[in-house]
Amino acid sequence: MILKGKVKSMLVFRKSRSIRLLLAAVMMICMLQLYPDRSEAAAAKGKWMKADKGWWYQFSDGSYAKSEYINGCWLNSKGWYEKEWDGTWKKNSRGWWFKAGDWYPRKQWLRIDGKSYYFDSKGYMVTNKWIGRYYVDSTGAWTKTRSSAKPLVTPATTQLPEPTYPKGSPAAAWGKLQVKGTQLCSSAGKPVQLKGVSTFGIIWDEGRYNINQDAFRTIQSDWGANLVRVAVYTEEFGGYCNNYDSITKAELDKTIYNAVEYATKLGMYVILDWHILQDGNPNTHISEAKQFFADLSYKYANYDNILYEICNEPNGSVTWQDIKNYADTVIPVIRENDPEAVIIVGTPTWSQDVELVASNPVKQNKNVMYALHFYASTHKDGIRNKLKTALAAGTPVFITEFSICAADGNGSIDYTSADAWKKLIKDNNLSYAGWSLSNKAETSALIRHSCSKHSGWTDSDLSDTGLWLKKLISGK
Ligand code: IDC
Repeated sequence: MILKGKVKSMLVFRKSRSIRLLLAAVMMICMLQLYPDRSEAAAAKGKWMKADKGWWYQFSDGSYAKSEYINGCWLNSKGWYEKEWDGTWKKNSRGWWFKAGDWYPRKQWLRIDGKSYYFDSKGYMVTNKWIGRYYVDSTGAWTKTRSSAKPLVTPATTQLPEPTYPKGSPAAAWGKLQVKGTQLCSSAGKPVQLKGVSTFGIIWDEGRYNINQDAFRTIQSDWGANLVRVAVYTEEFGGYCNNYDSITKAELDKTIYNAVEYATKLGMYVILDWHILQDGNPNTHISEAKQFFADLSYKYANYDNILYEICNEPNGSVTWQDIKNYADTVIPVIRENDPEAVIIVGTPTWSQDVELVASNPVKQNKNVMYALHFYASTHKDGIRNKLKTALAAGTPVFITEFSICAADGNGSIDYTSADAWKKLIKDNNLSYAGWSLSNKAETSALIRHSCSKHSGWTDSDLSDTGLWLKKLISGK
């Protein structure tokens, strides 16, 4: 009988008597099928198979069980039967290892207390790493598997360990955010509101110097902001797909990394914004976008405070279907590294047509939100109605960029329209970022053109738009 043969082979394999007895008991349980078993129905339709390397389980359709229990027995990621190990975790200055009798695992996976761990050639438990197709998290436990040994896009970055956020800061209190219904929520499922500012183009002089630790601290402590959006232009001057112009890729990347660290140090959330604009159709630079998001999502996979905005403002003849195709390609690249982070997808007509999403959302729609942008002097009831329609249809919306002037970022402020938007934001607990943390001579700039400070702004340093936004964020 198959199971009998299995017990026999395992007995030969074991050395110590006590382990032998324990194993026999485990196998008895397997045979009696006492364990909860999610594949029970399927298991009934398959059979245990024996090969030189060990036991495996074949379903009636010819496929085999992997990374799951059958009859209470764990089949590992390659489909081989693997026993649960008894032993003791040990720690020394180099890290954790696992002692089982006088043996310890090296260069192999081991199943311990219901989880799979990988041990390196010296026997130390590996953390935060891909081992082939399998990822082990900061506790060393295997948490995710990608579809192929090669990632969809190979990240050209190294992964950073989990940061610590200041006690009581937003990121410490809320953790990794999630989307429930139309609402952005904390990891515990409590509705939250992100509110803050967008940087200006990160290499443009009127904004680049406002990316510093003190500037973010000012926005946090004086305004009450908990969010910074980092605008990485693609085709405009200094853009990621424009040979970076006056700087190198390393310098551009460094600006992004610095912005993330400044925000992280304060426990603020960060939106990494792939700021398409004159390129119109996000598919124009889809391969650069895939690499960009592979790099960043890999680097920050252990950060709870990062959100990804994958295409700022699609415009021109681009349709929602075009954007959806793009999103359905880019989202899996991010998910491979960071399965849970909130991802924000732009919408047609400079991120206005959020009402188009509900009937045709992206494929992997979990923790995905859709961008709506408004410039209050230009965008009024027509766009507000689009927002209402989208929310009513269950589409989660994030206002990742807005101002209260005209759509060109300049012109006069329309306070009446701004107040109508403010009411909508409040009524629906919407999250938002105001454009932009610069002192350029244009109405949307939050800092007065005459002000040359790069942090510590007082009210007299703020433009009219800046004052309005500060009031909105601070609630004062
Ligand atoms: C604008 C800047 C402006 C710059 C221009 C480049 O404010 O100084 O010259 O980009 O094209 C958006 C875009 C955002 C625009 C902003 C104002 O997302 O990049 O910034 N705007 O035009 N959508 C609507 C308005």
